[in-house]
Parts: sequence; C-alpha cells; structure tokens
Amino acid sequence: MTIIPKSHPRLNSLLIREKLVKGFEDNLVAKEGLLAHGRGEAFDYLIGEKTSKSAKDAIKAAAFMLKNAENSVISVNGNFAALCPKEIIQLAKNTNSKIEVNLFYSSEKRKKAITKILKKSGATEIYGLNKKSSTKLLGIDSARRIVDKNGIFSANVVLVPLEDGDRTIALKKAKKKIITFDLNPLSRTAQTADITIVDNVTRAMKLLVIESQKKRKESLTYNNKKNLKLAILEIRKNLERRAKNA
Ligand code: PTJ
Repeated sequence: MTIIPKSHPRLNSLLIREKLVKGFEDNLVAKEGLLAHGRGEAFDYLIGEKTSKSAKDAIKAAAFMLKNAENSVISVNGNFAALCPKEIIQLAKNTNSKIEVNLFYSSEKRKKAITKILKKSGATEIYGLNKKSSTKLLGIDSARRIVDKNGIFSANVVLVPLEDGDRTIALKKAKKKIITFDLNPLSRTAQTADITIVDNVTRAMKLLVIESQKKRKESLTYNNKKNLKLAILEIRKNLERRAKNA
C-alpha cells in the first residue's frame, strides 16, 4: 500500500484510488474498472470533488423512488463493491431492496470475490449467482444480459452504478425505472436514466443511505433532464471560477 501524506490537497481522491487498486488485487475490480475509475476521477476534478446541489436533489429523489418501489434491486459491479460494500447493504436494508451481482467483464472468480465482500459487510441474500434462476435481458450483447429472474428481471426499479449505456437502454426498454451514479453527466447512461446522481459514488452513497433513513411521505417534483442541465452548468461555473483564480 502506498503511503499518502495526510496533508495532500487531494487526499480523498487518492484514498479512493487506493481502494480501487486494492479491489483489483483482491479480484473484485476488472482491469477495465481501473480505466473507468480514471475517467471518473477526471470528471470529479471538474465538479470540484464535492457533492453539488443538483446531486443532492437527485439523491433525495432516488431515496424516495427506492423506498416507494414495489420491487427494487441494487445492481453491483466490481467498482461499486470495492468502493462501498457497507453502504450497499445499509441502502438495501433501508429501502427493502434486493442485491444482485451483475458484471460486464464476468468471471466466476470475480463473482466469488464480490460475494465474499458483500457477505462480510452483512449481506444475507445475493441474487445473480444461481444459474438455475438466470435468464437473458433482450438488447444486450455483453455478459450483463444474464440477470436473475427473481432479481433484476422482475424488478420495477433498478439502481445501476457506473454503468455502460447499452444495459441502461435495455433496462429502460424493459420498462424499468433506472437510478444511476455517473460522474459524467453526458454519458449515455446519465442521459437515459430516470434519476442520475452526478457525484462520486463514494460520497453519494453515504448521503443516499442517510436520506433513505428519513421518513418522507409526499413525492418530490424531479426532472432528470433539467437536473442534468444544472449539473453541467455547475461544472461550467466551477471551471470559470477556477480559471479566474489561475
Ligand atoms: O465490474 P464490471 O465487470 O461490471 O465492470 C464495471 C465497469 C465500470 C468497468 C464497466 O461498467 C464500464 O466499463 O463502465 P464505463 O462504460 O467505463 O462507465 C463508467 C462510468 O462511471 C463513466 O462515465 C465514469 O465517468 C463513471 N465513474 C467512474 N468512477 C466513478 C464514476 N461515477 C461515479 N463515481 C465513481 N467513483
């Protein structure tokens, strides 16, 4: 493990990077997951490495949607498992959601490692592991098409973090509501989802867990397209402010 000086101006970002590298060494994260993380880091730098107003609004809407869903599933990939294992379990408990492992670069070795960390963090039931209950989702070529009949396949709300665009589009075609975390507000997933949280999943999951503990009866007015425009504006303003001070 690399020693990072506590005074480093981007300490949090470097600690998150270390978690990903450890996740790779422990077989949770695909090597492509490290590249995806690098892309995320660049966007995080642009948003100022803090949770914006638009992200906070999306988090509130996501908590409400998950808590009021008939059948919600939290889809887990390698990066998500490496970065937020405890929060995944807490969120599932608070919102009565199922947990399903669904990988783009699928392998039994990675599934095993991801299951192990989820169980260590308190998961009791994990979907997506039993071949007997698996089925295929139409419109996807990657391994992500293999889903659990009793999990993602029958869910009406699915939380898909750090996702590829094809599956988000296929899940939308299957009439599911989609919540995503994506630091890139212009990605296909960000643009297709019903609720896009443009924030680092490590910060946003903590806030989503807190929000999902609150009792909120009345629904919120939320428009994802408008919120994404606000997220892009926030990045622009942040860059202009920094360029002025440079
Ligand atoms: O574990 P697997 O096999 O299912 O593979 C997972 C990855 C992430 C490799 C796979 O889904 C992938 O290739 O994703 P993409 O298409 O690279 O998309 C990842 C998106 O997540 C990009 O838009 C990144 O900017 C964004 N992202 C990366 N890190 C974070 C993030 N968003 C929020 N928080 C992050 N920490």
